Amino acid sequence: MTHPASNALHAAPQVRTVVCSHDCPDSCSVKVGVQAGRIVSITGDPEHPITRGFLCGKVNRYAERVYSPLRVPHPLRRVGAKGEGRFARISWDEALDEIVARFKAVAGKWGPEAILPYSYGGTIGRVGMEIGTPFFHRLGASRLARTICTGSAVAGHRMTTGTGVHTPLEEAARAKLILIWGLNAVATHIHFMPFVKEARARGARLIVIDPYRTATARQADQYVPIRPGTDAALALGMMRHLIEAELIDRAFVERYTHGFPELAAAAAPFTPQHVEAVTGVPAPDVVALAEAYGREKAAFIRLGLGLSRHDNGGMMVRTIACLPALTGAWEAPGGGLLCYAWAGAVENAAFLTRPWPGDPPARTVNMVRLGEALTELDAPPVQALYVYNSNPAAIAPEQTRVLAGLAREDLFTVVHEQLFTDTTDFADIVLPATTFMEHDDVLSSYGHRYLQLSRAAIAPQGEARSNLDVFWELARRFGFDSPPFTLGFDEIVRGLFKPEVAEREGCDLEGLLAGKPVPSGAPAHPWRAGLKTPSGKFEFVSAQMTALGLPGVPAHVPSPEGHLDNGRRRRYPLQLLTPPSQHFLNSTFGETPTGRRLEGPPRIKLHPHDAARRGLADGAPCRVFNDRGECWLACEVTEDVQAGVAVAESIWWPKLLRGRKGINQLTSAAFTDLGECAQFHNALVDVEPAVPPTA
Ligand SMILES: Nc1nc2c(c(=O)[nH]1)N[C@H]1C(S)=C(S)[C@@H](COP(=O)(O)OP(=O)(O)OC[C@H]3O[C@@H](n4cnc5c(=O)[nH]c(N)nc54)[C@H](O)[C@@H]3O)O[C@H]1N2
Ligand SMILES: Nc1nc2c(c(=O)[nH]1)N[C@H]1C(S)=C(S)[C@@H](COP(=O)(O)OP(=O)(O)OC[C@H]3O[C@@H](n4cnc5c(=O)[nH]c(N)nc54)[C@H](O)[C@@H]3O)O[C@H]1N2
Ligand SMILES: [Mo]
Repeated sequence: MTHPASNALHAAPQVRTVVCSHDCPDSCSVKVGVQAGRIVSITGDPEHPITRGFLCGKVNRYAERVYSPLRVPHPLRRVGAKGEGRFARISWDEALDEIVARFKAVAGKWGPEAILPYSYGGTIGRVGMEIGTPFFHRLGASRLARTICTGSAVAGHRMTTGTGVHTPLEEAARAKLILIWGLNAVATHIHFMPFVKEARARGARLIVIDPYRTATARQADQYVPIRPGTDAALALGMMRHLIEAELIDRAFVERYTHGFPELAAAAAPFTPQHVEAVTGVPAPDVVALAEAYGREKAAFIRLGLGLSRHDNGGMMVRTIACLPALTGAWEAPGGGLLCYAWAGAVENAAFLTRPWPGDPPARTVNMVRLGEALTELDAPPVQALYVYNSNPAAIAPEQTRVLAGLAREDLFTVVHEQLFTDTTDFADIVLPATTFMEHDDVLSSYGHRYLQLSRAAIAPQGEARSNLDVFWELARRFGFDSPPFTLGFDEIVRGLFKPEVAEREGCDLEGLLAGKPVPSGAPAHPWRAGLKTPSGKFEFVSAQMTALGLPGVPAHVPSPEGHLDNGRRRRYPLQLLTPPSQHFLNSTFGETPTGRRLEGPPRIKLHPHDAARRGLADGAPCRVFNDRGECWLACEVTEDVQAGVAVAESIWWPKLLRGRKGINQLTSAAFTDLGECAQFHNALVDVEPAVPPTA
């Protein structure tokens, strides 16, 4: 008889299926080969309708992350100064007891609202992302408004369409014209590209609208460079031409839209010349774009979230979302618009996100304003912070204030993390977290319609525990002994879906629980039954907008930081965009040597004129600065960006940059017009040659 261990070593690898739970619209089904408990291969699931057998580079190399020397191996307690990242090993029991004791002390002295949870999309598994919420609700801690990513896009889109109106991603394969608008799909949504390729093989044209020539723009039949934050003006110019040239679908407009006369009046001033003056898109190109869009009903707009992260981002999204209602593209096979997908009414997120009966009321703190929350908020001040699924020291705007807050000696900070990030450096207690290879979850996607269960492929590394395990264990220690804290993983998953809706919409919940990727079953053509807007129609004019003090009709609203010729613009003449990089995912993968090598040196793209005016050659070290902060990068001189625009693909780990100053030193925590998102692409800066550090 062979020894079981050597048997396992020699056995063929077992193939397990997990779902990538990183914050990405693709939510891929991943085949993992496991031998003797270790990952030996990672490939895309060929059976999954969107993954189609391939993965992004980041996840192909996922073993590098799972077995990274930077993994947090066991619980730790701080022994150095805040920010230093010096710790001593403690046991899980010691760590949890200390958290309970400190939380009780803070709640006793200041009230439970002095405890603030901070989390976002480390995992977008429905369980891992939401499972902390019931715990903090029961505790009476401050609640967190999680609007940093989709706040303005979702709000803007809803103003025009109500909830849940999007064209399934696969439809793009049938389109005759595809507009990728403010999205660098090659970097952030790679599983969309095969559908684009399929459409193009059948003769479709691809147009990309973006302020800089991205990897996606390079693949396009036509690239339309646009001044940042001016897309509403371009869309209005298109609408004006569509109306004037009779390229609209009168019957669709009549039946399914509200406020056409007001829209026509709003679009009238947007002559091609005016649009050129605002957007920088030449007048003939504006007309050509409108012609192309109006003459092809099977036109698919893939609208990115990037442009929603401007001061006027909600309005831009709302405005662009009016286009397919004007031409009736929604009705054409292959036509319509996808901004973010939505699993539909079958999902019951409220199961975890809504307070349960008896939970005390509490104030809400917005995650975009973490710096302010930690340094200024009073009555009560934040005295304890629990971070999971997030790396705020890198990703939150106004980083100077965020770091000042995290450095507070009187703040008790817990960070549940996979790796030693900038945020763990400031923790009093660090808890090791599992990766999606090591825990169970269930995924819906914000890019496609598929739901899928994910079962761990390998055992937790070191002493890592999942979010579910940790929160349920904390709940137990606090004596929370009623639902949901008494439910196991399978029961929670069942609670997250509505069987009656699944039945009605034909969503195969049993298949989902058996591990199959299943489409959510959200109804097609929801406008035919009436939309969830006040008028039940696509709203060209919106009373909800006016109620918020915003224009009721689509409008170009210039941003005070960006478009207006004010004092700030004169001092800081470059508009900085900080969009995602290909080899990192927000700050995640910032630790992997391969990701860093492929990304190259941390840098800022400048147009040759802007670089020359500042005496900067390609590769020269430079200091990027504004009133909020500064960040040292290398200058990349390239015509891929327009003059007056600077692009720093992000997010590098601050601790790898000079002075631990990351790109979010420069970004503002001011909210967008709708939905309280952050203005990650709406920061004015200047750049100068770097002076070497003195010390
Ligand atoms: N590799 C990689 N993939 C990712 C991420 C990552 O960091 N790296 N992030 C993930 C996350 S959290 C999200 S939310 C998603 C989506 O992540 P997003 O941040 O929404 O990224 P994109 O959708 O690609 O949109 C960014 C694009 O919008 C453009 N843009 C900025 N301002 C404007 C403007 O005013 N007008 C126009 N037309 N374009 C503008 C930028 O130049 C850029 O090309 O991607 C996910 N996928
Ligand atoms: N300048 C600039 N800033 C931005 C953006 C930008 O475009 N430009 N994009 C913004 C956007 S769209 C977003 S969504 C936010 C993203 O902000 P975050 O959600 O904070 O994203 P990440 O930087 O990826 O950090 C997630 C962390 O969660 C950890 N993690 C992963 N899985 C788990 C788990 O199961 N349990 C626990 N406990 N931890 C886990 C990872 O190791 C990682 O360190 O950043 C925003 N910040
Ligand atoms: Mo995001």
